Amino acid sequence: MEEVTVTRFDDIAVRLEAQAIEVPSWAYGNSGTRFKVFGSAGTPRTVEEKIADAATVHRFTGLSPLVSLHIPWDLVDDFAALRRYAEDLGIGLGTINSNTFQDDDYKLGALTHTDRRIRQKAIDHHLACIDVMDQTGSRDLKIWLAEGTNYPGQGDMRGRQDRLAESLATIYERLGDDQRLVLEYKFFEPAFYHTDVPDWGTSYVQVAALGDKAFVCLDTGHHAPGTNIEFIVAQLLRLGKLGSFDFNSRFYADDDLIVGSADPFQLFRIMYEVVRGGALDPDSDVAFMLDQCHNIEDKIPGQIRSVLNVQEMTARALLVDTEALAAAQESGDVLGANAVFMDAFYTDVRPDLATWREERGLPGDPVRAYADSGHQKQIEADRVGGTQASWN
Ligand code: PSV
Ligand code: MN
Repeated sequence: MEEVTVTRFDDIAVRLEAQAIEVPSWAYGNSGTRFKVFGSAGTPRTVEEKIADAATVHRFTGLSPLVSLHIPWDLVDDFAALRRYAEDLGIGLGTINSNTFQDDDYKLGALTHTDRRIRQKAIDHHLACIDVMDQTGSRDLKIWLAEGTNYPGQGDMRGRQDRLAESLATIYERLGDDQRLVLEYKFFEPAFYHTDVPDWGTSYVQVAALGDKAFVCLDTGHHAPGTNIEFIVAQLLRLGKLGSFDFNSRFYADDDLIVGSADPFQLFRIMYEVVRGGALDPDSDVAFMLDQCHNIEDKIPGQIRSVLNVQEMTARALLVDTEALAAAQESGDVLGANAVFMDAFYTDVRPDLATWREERGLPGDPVRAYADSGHQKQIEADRVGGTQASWN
């Protein structure tokens, strides 16, 4: 009888060793919708407190060694000192996010604006972000542009692409040898008729024209409902142009909910293509980031839940029996191939992951350990007064 080989947790555990999920500083501040931003006890008042919260997530999970900053929300006088502060807490400073969406000058565009002065102002902001990166040691500059138009005829869509290309080229020029630019796309919002970087194809075209240090950033919440996101992952990895993920989940639009909460199967399918495309290999340069808001739930446990969701779906994706899958695919066994795939998805890895964590000196159940630690009550008692951090 032919021996059946089954991929087991022990066989894949080593692949989880180096997994790192970058957390966003803004997840620890207050956020909301255009209707209301709710305050919550214990919310950081300063960049340092946001970094401390990110370090707490890493302490409980071992999964988030970097925190990503947003400029100007996280502007400080001395970024070298901020870097030392973070490192003392056991965490590094990661991706720097630019912001050209909160200034009146940018109402009709920033890097695409028809007015040279406003374009230059937006370019200068990005150059200042690169100055920050020089001090924080960050590798990636992440650019998300809120640019587009609301009404047909309002703008010259073609001219805006040309100006975007020119502005990006000026920013790209300033990158150091070890620095990269990642261009994020989003199909709509805040512009409702056309968006200047609406899809992966436009981002790809723009970054391909820049050179080897420019990549696409894929935010999972930035697609039309029903989009096959894992196909985009596969394609960008195939092209060597997937720079980073912004993980979150959505039911309707850009909901920024906890990754893996709305559609765990979609996260599994994405992580399968990540593994398939080599993005989990030790030499991979793909950055795995969260881009989330915790509008009503506590923020630190929300982030702990998020990184654990990514880890769980990564483990399940690694459990796909690739040999059996390839055999079924090649022999045209439609249902057999699907069954191999689904077997891995339906495998509950939580008990094995709990043991795996305990073997590494981490709590088996980080969510419960955080709840039992009293840390939330402590920050709620300590952080009284001041202005809670938000989108400012
Ligand atoms: C835009 O919706 C976005 O996803 C971009 O990544 C921003 O950097 C982030 O949200 C926070 O504004
Ligand atoms: Mn994003």
